[in-house]
Amino acid sequence: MEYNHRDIEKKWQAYWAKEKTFKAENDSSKPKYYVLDMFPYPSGAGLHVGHPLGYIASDIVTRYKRLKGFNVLHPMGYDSFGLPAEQYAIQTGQHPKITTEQNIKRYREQLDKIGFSFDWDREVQTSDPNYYKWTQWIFLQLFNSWYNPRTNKAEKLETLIAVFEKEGFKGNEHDILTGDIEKDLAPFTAVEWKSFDLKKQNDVLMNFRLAYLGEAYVNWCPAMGTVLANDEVKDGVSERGGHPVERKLMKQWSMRITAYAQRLLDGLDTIDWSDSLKEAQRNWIGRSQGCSIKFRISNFEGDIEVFTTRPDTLFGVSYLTLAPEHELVDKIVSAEQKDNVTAYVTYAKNRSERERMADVKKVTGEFTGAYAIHPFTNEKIPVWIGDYVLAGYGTGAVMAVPAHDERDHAFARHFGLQLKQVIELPEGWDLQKASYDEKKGKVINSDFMNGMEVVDAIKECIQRIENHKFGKGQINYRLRDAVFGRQRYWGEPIPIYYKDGIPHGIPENELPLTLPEVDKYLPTPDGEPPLARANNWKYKGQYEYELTTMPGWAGSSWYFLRYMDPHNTKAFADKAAMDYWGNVDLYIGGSEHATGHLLYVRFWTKFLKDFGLINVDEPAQKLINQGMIGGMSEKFYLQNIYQQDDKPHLEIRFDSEGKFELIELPKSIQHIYVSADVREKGFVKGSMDTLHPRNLPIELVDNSTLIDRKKFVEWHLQDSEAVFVCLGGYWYKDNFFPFKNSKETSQDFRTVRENEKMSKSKYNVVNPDQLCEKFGADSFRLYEMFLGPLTDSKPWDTKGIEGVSRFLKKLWRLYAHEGKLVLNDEEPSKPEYKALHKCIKRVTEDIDRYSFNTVVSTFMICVNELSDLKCNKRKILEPLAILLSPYAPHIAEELWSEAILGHKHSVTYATWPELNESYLVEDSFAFPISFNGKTKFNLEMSLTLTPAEIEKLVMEHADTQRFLEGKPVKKVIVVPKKIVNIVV
Ligand code: ANZ
Repeated sequence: MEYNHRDIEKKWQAYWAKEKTFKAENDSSKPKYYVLDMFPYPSGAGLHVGHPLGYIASDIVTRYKRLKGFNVLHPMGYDSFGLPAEQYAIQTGQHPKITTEQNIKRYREQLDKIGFSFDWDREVQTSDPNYYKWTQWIFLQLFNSWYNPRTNKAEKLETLIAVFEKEGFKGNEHDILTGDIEKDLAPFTAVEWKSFDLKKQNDVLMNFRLAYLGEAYVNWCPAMGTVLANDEVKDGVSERGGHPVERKLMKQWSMRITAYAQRLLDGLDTIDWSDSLKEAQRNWIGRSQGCSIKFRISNFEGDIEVFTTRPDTLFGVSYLTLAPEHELVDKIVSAEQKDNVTAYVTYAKNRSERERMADVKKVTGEFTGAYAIHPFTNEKIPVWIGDYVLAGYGTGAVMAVPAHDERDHAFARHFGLQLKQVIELPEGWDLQKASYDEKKGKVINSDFMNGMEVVDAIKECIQRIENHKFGKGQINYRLRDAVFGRQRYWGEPIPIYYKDGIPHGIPENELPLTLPEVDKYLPTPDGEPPLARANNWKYKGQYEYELTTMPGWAGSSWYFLRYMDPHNTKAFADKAAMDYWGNVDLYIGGSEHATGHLLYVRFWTKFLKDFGLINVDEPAQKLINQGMIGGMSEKFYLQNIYQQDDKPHLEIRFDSEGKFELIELPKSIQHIYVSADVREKGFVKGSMDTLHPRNLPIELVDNSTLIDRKKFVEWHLQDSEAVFVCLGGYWYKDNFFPFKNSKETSQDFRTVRENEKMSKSKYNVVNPDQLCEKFGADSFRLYEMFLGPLTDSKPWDTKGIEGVSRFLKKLWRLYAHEGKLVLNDEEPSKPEYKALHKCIKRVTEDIDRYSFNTVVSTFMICVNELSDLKCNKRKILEPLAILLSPYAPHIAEELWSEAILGHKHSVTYATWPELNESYLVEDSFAFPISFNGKTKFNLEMSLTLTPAEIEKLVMEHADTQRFLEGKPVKKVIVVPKKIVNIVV
């Protein structure tokens, strides 16, 4: 009956698996609770201690809720399509499926060792055809739908066709438009619609579909023959290979998430997510209210339409700026300016949108030679192009007001353009130095707006503009439609084939469209995606399939629903099951998904809701972002070898007087490793610029000292020869050569620690398996929580885990000691009850507010108190085992089991202990006893005493007499439950 974590943990993990202890039922009289973790991408590196942080927290909540009587759904699965497996396949030729399977196996082993209470019968893998069949099915629903602004939801295309058959399409004023894409569509009548052939009708419908094939700017890498994601491009070249990347307008499958912009914003008010996360989504969606204004072009048939949030500054416009890609550029450019403009457009085209937005300091642009006419003053206004104006936002054109807009100001100053002030400036403001951008003040120099406050002027101006039909009030969103097709192999095939140039969805009953086999996982020599390599891969043997695959975010946009009914072959999940589970009650995952996954999953949820396929409008009611765990790196220094007479030398300085020693090293030396304390003392010549910090594997270091030089050399460069410079001398092979003039004697090679991101490349990864093996999963779980608040980022330091492990041993001794049970059935004393109920209260409150770290200290305090009280009583220790079970489930099971507390069933479904406040009522208080306001000692007295009785007890106390030193007492003030003050 010793506490042996290895046996206990193995035993209970096997028990849970065999008994299916954590199986959730799809209908139950119990209330439901759904706890979800963001499922991992199974990478080759396996889990490090940062990964389980969120999983442990969610597992604690899961186990706690079960004990509170909930039917809890707590599933796990794998986001198993993705780039690393594909990259590995490209390098080795191994099918990504095999790599993925291996990695999943390893993840599963690691997860199992930590004792999570997942219902593994519900596991999903996004790369499993049984799963992606339904990802494809959802894609087809999106493909066959449009967003109807009149009903404010998605509908089947049939209702759009009905609109066309009745009303035709009235062009860019029609109230069925939702985004930018349909705007360019030419108007047609109902009669014309009916006369269109199939192809033409389909082209029109494509402008409205929620999953559509449209033109989008992409990062095209001609050398690699592929489109790259934004984060695969660094400084205009591909991250891998460094090939030039250009922005290219290409046909791409995209998702019309922009149709849901307003609902995605509104929904944020209904969910309990952190403010910072909501703010990130709001900024990403970027709603801005303003108006469009049309400027006639001088000597040209047509208008330039700008979007502005500041129509109040309309009289301050001194030029217009078009995005270099703007379609009018070619048409309006003057003959003299043509060459300059063309050169500029080429330059701008190859800068990514991100670069253009980030690079605010560099001002570039070109005059088009054309002029526009101010709608109210009829003044001639020069038209420029500049890459600070983005083609994809608003109308791709701005009216520039350099006096009141920072970027226009920079542009105007650079090119010597006019500044026109139209808002009153604060005292002492110098417009030459900076624009005044604030949206407040009185409008001046502006005809009908003179004297108005900015906000009122905005309203008034929009009114006038609309009356004159110069433009209209408008809301813009910065959110862009999401590119959905990728030129990659390892993803879901997009279930589309082409017949007579028209894309068709694969019939639903023929899904899944599985990934074909290919000879290589690379694009074809003529730049087609890898799927083009598949032999005879055609629908019905004759129609070309779509060759791009879905992006990483497709499968994760609905997985929370599949967990509710993962084996369904007739639907993505059974409606009744989804109605029962509703949405996720608690979702835990990293904040890096703020504007990716977490927007897409909200978008798909709203879409499915529009068709009544599900009943919830938001995927997760509560969401917590766990902080990142940093790794403690260990660093040493690498010294450039100093050559003298063609021989490697080491020059050592010993003190400020400049004494030095020049040591000739063996010729075979390839590296000089310098100990951190040597660098600190500035011993090595040129230490600042020739000493390079390098990480070394943390396993080779103990207490900031290198433990094995040989292993270090093997790791750093096999077979290379090196010297290790320490304070007292240097090591070469197994010999130590002391410095002759050094006062120091240390032979240790020291390292410095630094907190960095935990990553394989920094050699600072701590693996949970070894810790679980050495200290046990229970210690590991407690310790991860003990590190600090869940949402904080914090460094990992393995040292502290020993303290937690000692705590568990101490806990065990309350139940069994020296191999014998010490539990007894005596009635507990008041202090024992108090210790327990204090613990119940704090643990319950803290788990309810997701404060997991404080719970661990509460347990420690409780166990200390009970140990001091020598409490071995069942009535205290039985509830304690339950309280502890969400955190340390293995030891709790063992204590709960037949051998100790005597239960036949798992502690999982025990009942959470109820708090009895009466045990917490304080019946005494330690009064501070003070003399003339200075506290001298404390005196514990019953709270039932009257002030007179208290005074009597205090005055009789020996310490009081001692402090009085015989002086007469003037007055005694008793403040009940606070203080006693004696005035002398
Ligand atoms: C005139 C003006 C005067 C503006 C002023 C601002 C201040 P948000 O809030 O981000 O929507 N703008 C419009 N379209 C743009 C584009 N495609 N690329 C870059 N800038 C663009 O900002 C809207 C403002 O950003 C618009 O209002 C426009 O400049 C600029 F004192 O118009 B403003």
